[in-house]
Amino acid sequence: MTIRRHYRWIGLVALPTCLSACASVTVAPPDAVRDTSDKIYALASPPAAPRDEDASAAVIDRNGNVIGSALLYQGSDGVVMRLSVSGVAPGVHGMHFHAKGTCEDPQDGFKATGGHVMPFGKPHGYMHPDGPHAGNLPNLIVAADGTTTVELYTGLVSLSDGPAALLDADGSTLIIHENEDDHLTQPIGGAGGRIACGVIDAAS
Ligand SMILES: [Cu+2]
Repeated sequence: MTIRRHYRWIGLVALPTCLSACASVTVAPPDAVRDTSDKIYALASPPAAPRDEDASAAVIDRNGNVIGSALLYQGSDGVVMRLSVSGVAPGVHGMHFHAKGTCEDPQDGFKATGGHVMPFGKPHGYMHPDGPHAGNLPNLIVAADGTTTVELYTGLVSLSDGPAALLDADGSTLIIHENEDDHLTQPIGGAGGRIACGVIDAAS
């Protein structure tokens, strides 16, 4: 990790220096997102939230234990989500919004959450030529110590407005999957079983 970090700095310094003098510039490979052998992002503590959340989700594992939380904010044309979890297997995990607002069956793999939020019937996956569907999210990358904190944005859903509202009549859930989502394979990008679940609740 330290070596890679050095290469990255060397690349940043070398690039402007070499633009006029070098025939070619070698930069570090974009391998950081695949490298879970060390902690990628070190946070002393999660940064303060931008404002009071509009919705939230307590995330539980397959034993029903709370392992983290998500805070959701309605933006001007989409939803910002800040998520922190711990106790998750290091690596890359698919993550989606699922169509039913219940995590009642952790021992049964959260099947009660149904399929993905997809009111327009589009295929799964950011890479699919006819996709994505509304419930698609980026993969969650978990560090070697089993923790991660991310903030992401999706313009594919809203909290309360329109057909892709997460807080619709039957609610929605945030699901973390066992494996990486390849953003292409149907129906869930090959992401495997459901390992964590959070019901999205409107802020009171
Ligand atoms: Cu899913």
